[in-house]
Amino acid sequence: MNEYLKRVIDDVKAKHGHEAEFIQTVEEVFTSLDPVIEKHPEYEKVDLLNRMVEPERMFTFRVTWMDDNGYWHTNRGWRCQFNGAIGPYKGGLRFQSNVRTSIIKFLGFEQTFKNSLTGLPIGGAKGGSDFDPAGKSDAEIMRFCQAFMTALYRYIGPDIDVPAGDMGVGGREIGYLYGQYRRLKGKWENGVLTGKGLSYGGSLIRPEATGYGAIYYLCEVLKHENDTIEGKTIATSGYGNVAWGIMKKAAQLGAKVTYFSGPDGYVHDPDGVVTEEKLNYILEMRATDPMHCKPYADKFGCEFVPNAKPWGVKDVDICMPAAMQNDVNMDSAKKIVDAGVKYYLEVANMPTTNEALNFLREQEGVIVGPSKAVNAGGVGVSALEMSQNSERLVWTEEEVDNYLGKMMKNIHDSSAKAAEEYGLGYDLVAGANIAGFLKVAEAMLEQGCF
Ligand code: 2IT
Repeated sequence: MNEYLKRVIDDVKAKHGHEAEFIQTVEEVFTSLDPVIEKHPEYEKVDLLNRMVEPERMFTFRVTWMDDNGYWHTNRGWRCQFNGAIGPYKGGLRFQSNVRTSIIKFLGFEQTFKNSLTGLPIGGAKGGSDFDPAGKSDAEIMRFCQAFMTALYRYIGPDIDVPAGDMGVGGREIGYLYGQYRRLKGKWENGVLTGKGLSYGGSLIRPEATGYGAIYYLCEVLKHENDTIEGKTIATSGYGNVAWGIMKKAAQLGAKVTYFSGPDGYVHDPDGVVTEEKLNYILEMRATDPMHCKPYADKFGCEFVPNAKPWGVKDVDICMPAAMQNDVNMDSAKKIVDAGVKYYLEVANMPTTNEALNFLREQEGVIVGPSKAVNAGGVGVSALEMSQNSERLVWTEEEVDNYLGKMMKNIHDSSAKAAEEYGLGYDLVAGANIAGFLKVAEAMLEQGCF
């Protein structure tokens, strides 16, 4: 490995030893850059890599809120404005009890390269809180969101930093966050957040965009392999917005999701989640119970396997983990390979451990699509939402969906081309890292050192 690159990775490990997820993502991205750094000795002179692993700005804040019984609670809030070289900071907010500095930093780092890949002018950011939304009343969620925004509003704006949703933050939370922002600013600035409701400036297709985009990306991979999506079967994990978008677009294009999971286990529906009734039920189940997917199996009379993940099932063509980080470890990866799965597309952020990812990439006949490319349609449509807000107009569903399809093709093609240019063949993981990196690197260099 290039010496400068190796030194930076070692430094990051030494300096950030307690931030496991952050180290994991830096290692994954930077290892791909080896041939690029080798070819560009000028990067070392300006210490570009060390600049890239240090967020431009990151802060924590106190969020206090009152529960329905009148008791006060204190949570931690974060915002990491990782890299603003190519546009205003952009990235989601995650509300989950396991949120900590390492999680926010790994997500912000990934977001920087992902946003670059979309081809749109957005920098990388992430934020969130260790607040656990499970079991909270609507009024508690509202008070928490208002308290969170009260702490954050001074540091964001349509041309500064534009948060959105991530796990635990959906349309409802974005609504409460925006309401508080507007109250505090006394101004109509709805471009400050994306993932808004349609009544106050949200974009059509934003809730579906990540899942739809993942399927469009899959279609490009299949095209490359002289294959088609017709009749393909898919195993995914989760049943939130993202998995739902995958199910819906797969059904539209003649494929079917036959496995999905929740924290309680996985469901096997051999007919696929393809009918309107089933797709609507997924939404309903998610809204009423984010912890259990068994009710689907009960309602539609299919198999439910408790406390297990659908990795390694024998009767699918494609695996698309869409639930959380490090969902697929070495053990699951081996089972996936043994089952003869040809396409492994990451959809959640960093759903595969580095060891498992490298193992899958090494397999002859397995094609791996990396999350920062496969799930980029979500933030890509967020950028379209920002654009609609600043122009005070509304795009049709068809316009957004067409743009999304083209964007995903472009992400696939530019990743494939970047890998090819560096002699790596059809390596979509390295290609996405290289293509995402080069644009940010160029912008940083052209703007001088700071
Ligand atoms: O991980 C992601 O790309 C997101 N959570 C969406 C971010 C956004 O700004 O739409």
